[in-house]
Amino acid sequence: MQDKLQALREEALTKINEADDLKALEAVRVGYLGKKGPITEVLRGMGKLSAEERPVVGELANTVRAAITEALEAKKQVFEEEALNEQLKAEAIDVTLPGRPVTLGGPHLLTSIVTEIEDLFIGMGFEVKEGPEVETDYYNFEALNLPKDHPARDMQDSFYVTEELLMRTHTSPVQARTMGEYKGNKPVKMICPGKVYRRDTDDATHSHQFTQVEGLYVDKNVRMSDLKGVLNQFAKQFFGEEREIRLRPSFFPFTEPSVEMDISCKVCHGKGCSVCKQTGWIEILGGGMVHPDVLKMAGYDPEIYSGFAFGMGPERIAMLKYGVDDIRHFYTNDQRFLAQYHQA
Ligand code: 2NM
Repeated sequence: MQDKLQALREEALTKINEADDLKALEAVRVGYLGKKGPITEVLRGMGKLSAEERPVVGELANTVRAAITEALEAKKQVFEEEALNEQLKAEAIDVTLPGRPVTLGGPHLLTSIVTEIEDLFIGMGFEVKEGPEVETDYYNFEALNLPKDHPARDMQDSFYVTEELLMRTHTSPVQARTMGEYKGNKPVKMICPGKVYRRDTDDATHSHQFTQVEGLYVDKNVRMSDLKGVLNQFAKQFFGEEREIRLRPSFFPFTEPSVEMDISCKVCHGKGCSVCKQTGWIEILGGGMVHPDVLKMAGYDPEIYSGFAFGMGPERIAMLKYGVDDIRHFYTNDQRFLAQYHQA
């Protein structure tokens, strides 16, 4: 009996040693320690043994069972450790891999340009004001010296909403409204940026919707030289100190006299090239002294008050500054275009 138990132990330990997965190990456990296993059988047959033999065999059987159990546990731990190591290896993360690049958005070029223009005029004491894009015929035309039968109303064909309402064709109605609010008894020094609408066919230089920044300064003793000084300051700060300006006579219904302002061409320094069409100068804005009738309609006495006004198109200005060749780039939102103008 004792020999048999010793032999069972050797056999079981060998099989445990040879087992190469958890399943095989479990088969050994059931085979030797299970209810129908040989050790259980020995213990069950103890009753037939003599009183001297019984404790010896009992103890040995327990020792053998303990040895097999211990060997099973040890081997099981080996398998579990192996499985864990394999899982860790499979799920390993290379923390030294570089991260995915983060793409940051930024202000639209047009937004940056308008902000830059605003900041320059704020620096010269101008206030920024906005107004409605759907405007009355009165503020868009009438109050700006463009009566119903005025030929200049054809010059800028408009989008009408009703007989009396239209999409504003310029931002000057905001200035007409402001002068009206002040009722002719305090100075106005403002710029108004915003969207404007005209019935144009879209192409590289025209858009049915574009942006304007218009300026107005009304006070006692405002003169043409003030306009020239302010615009010269703007041109030099925006385009560069080396730029010269020149004013040419022009015509607008709401200003008299009216001017157009050119800046010297930075490509050819005035010698003439394709950018300035061989003139050495590039047109960037229009302006003039506010027409006495415009002042009068807003409640200002033109004998006491005078003013200058001007208007520019930020798209055109951005196109000149950055060499953008098609106005439609501002509205089609192609990231390949826009991303070039994001500041870090
Ligand atoms: C321009 C050219 C000339 C202008 C006039 C006014 C107002 F409301 F004060 F009469 N605002 N802007 C003006 C004058 C705009 O844009 C080329």
